[in-house]
Amino acid sequence: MSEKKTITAIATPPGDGGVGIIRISGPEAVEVANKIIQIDLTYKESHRVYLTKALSPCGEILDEVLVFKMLSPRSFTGEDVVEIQCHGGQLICKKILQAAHIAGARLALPGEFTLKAFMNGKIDLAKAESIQMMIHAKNDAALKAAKNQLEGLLSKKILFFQEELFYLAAILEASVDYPEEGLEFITTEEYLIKLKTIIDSLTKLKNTFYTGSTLNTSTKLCLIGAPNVGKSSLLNALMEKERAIVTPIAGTTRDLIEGEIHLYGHHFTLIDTAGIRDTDESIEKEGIRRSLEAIEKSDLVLFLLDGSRPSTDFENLLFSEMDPQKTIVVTNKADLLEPSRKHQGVLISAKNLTGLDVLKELLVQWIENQNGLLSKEEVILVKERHFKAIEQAVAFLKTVQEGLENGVGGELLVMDIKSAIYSLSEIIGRNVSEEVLNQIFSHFCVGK
Ligand SMILES: Nc1nc2c(ncn2[C@@H]2O[C@H](COP(=O)(O)OP(=O)(O)OP(=O)(O)O)[C@@H](O)[C@H]2O)c(=O)[nH]1
Ligand SMILES: [Mg+2]
Repeated sequence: MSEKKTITAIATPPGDGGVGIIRISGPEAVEVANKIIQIDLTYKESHRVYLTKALSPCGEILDEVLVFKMLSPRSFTGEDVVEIQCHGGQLICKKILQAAHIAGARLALPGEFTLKAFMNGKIDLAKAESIQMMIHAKNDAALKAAKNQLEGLLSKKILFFQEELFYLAAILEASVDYPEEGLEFITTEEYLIKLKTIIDSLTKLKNTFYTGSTLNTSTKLCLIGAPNVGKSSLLNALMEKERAIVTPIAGTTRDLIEGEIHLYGHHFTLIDTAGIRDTDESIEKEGIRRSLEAIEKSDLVLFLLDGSRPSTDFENLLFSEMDPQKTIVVTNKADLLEPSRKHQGVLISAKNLTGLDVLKELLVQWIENQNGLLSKEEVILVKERHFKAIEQAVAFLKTVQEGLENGVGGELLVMDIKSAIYSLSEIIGRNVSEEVLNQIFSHFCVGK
């Protein structure tokens, strides 16, 4: 990364908000800040907040601001940091940023503040990555996984495995020095049991990635049914706004309409579709083709029926083609259901907003069943980089296991144990190349 050591960026998201934060970090942070605020921070106490005014390069007052001075090493980056909290307009933030830039700070690259924190030993790599996970978490489960990683649970686990492996390596090394003694303190059988326990635990951790990798994704939920059953009305009801056009005319929706909602910490992408029926009309036909495609691409389908009438043969046929594992049947228009007629699935009225709570609960239950195993695990692998490192470590340890079983000398096997330790180190960032670091941090936002 570039020469100038002091960096600056807007830390708050783009757009207008209550407050905006401009961050400055580096050896000249205080010097840069002094040039753009009305007070002199040089002799002011660290870890205090000061009320002052931000100035443009020509000395014009830009805004009344709060200034946080945090001297090294007690700051996020481990360097001297000054944060300027202004009123959150985009333009004000940009003007203060420009002033800091002109005063001598370089504009920060994505994730550069966190990279500095990592470089200065304030956090390890797994923790640095968890910050990004936290920012992008779409649901409670993803947030929990990120929080656990930030608290160092993954790092602690990795350090524990490494310690155990160092012990196993030491035993093998001793057997290399005194081959006539065999393995000291421990029989080969006991050694193999210890090794297997570590392999099993690492494999269990590795397998959490299969669910961990889908943790942060939004659940694609598609609304399917014959024309006029109330799909668009349900989309609007769930989104609590008039997102899709609703009319009594069958065939109103022609294209896919998407909307996003959060239900009890879970993120859903709703997809309203064109009602499916047999038609020759070309636009509607294309709409129906897209509806069928949407079913394939969805995680879950809400199959809507119209409670004001019995279901048709065509609806029954369509339903028989649905995957029961990913289909929830909903009967809409509860208000028009004749009391004598039985309904199928969840009974709602998208128009009168009844039954929606039961439906929402079912949706959440479905997700929680999917994530069932996962939520019980304390540490979940979310990053592919971590998964690959553990996979590699397990492969090295399996070589040791087979070697011991086949009487291979400790000399060769000790190398494999050390390689496993080395692979695990990549997770916490002890031996990662600059290229890998750049790759990781380039996915961060600017200002973090
Ligand atoms: N009585 C009653 N009418 C409803 C209910 N839900 C929807 N409707 C009405 O049913 C008609 C069709 O609703 P839409 O939401 O447009 O139906 P759709 O399934 O999206 O229809 P297409 O887009 O044509 O496939 C509209 O007149 C709605 O007001 C309900 O719960 N009760
Ligand atoms: Mg519609």
